[in-house]
Amino acid sequence: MDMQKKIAVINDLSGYGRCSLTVAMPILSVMRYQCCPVPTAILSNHTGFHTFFYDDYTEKLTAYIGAWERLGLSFDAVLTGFFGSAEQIRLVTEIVNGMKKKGSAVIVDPVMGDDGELYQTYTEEMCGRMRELAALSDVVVPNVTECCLLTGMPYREAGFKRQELFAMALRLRDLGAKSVVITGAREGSFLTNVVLEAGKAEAEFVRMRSLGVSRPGTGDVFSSVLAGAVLGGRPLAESVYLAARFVRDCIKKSDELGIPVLNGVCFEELLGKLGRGFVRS
Ligand code: PXL
Repeated sequence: MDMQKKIAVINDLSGYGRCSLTVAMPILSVMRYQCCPVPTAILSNHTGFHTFFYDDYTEKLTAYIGAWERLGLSFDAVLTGFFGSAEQIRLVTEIVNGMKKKGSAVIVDPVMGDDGELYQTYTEEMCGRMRELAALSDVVVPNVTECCLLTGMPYREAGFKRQELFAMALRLRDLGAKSVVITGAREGSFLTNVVLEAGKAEAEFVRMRSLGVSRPGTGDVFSSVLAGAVLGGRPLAESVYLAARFVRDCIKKSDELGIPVLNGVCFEELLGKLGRGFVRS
C-alpha cells in the first residue's frame, strides 16, 4: 500500500530567480509528498527580469497528460500556477476537471500579477479563462491584485478594508471556488490573509508582521506550503498561518544574507526546518 501522497503541480519551470516549479518541488518534497510536475512553459528566468527566454508548452500538454492517463495515474491533489496562454488555461481546466473527477483536491493559485499590475505575459482573455479554472477549485489562493482581477473590483494602491476583502472573498465563492484565501493584504506593518472556508459565513483573518521588502516567488512559496499543509489534513486557517510564517521567515533570511530582491527568497536555508515541522504521525 502506497502511504505517501502525490501532488501534481501544473506550473512553469523558470531556471533562475526562484519561482513556480523550482520552489514548489523542493518544498512539497521536504513536506514528504511525491511532487509530480506538469510544465506549462520553460523560461530561462522569471519575467520580472528585463529579458528572458520563453518556450510555451501548450502543444505538448495533451500528450504529456495522455501518458499519465494511459498509466492510470491518480493524484491526491493538484496545484496550479503560472500559464503561458489562454488556450493553455482552457486545456488545464479540462485536465484539472478530469483529476477532480478521480478524487484530486484542487488548489488554484491564479498567478496573474502583483502590486496592481499584470505580469508581462498576461492578457485579458487569460483572466477570463482563469475565472473558469478558479471555479473548479477546493481552495483558490489569489493575492489582492489577482483577487481584484478575478472579481472585477478596481485595484487600490491604498488597500482595502477587511469588510471589502471579505466581500471579494464571497464573490470568489459565488464564482464556484469552495474555499478562498486572499493573501498579503497590507495593514500597517502587517500582512493579512483572509480565510473564507467552504460553507462558513464568516472569514478569519491571519496576520503576520512583515519583516522586509516584498520579493518575487513568495506567492509560489505560500501556495506550496499551503497545499502541503492542507493535504496533510491541517485546518485551512492553520495551513495559512504556517504558509505565511514560512514566507515571513524566508524574507527575513533573504535580507540577512543580502540576496538581491529579483532573486526571490533563499527558502533553501529554511527547508530543513520546514520538513521537521511536517513529520508523518
Ligand atoms: O511567481 C510568479 C511567477 C511565476 N512564473 C513566472 C513568473 C512569475 C512572476 O513574475 O514570471 C514565469
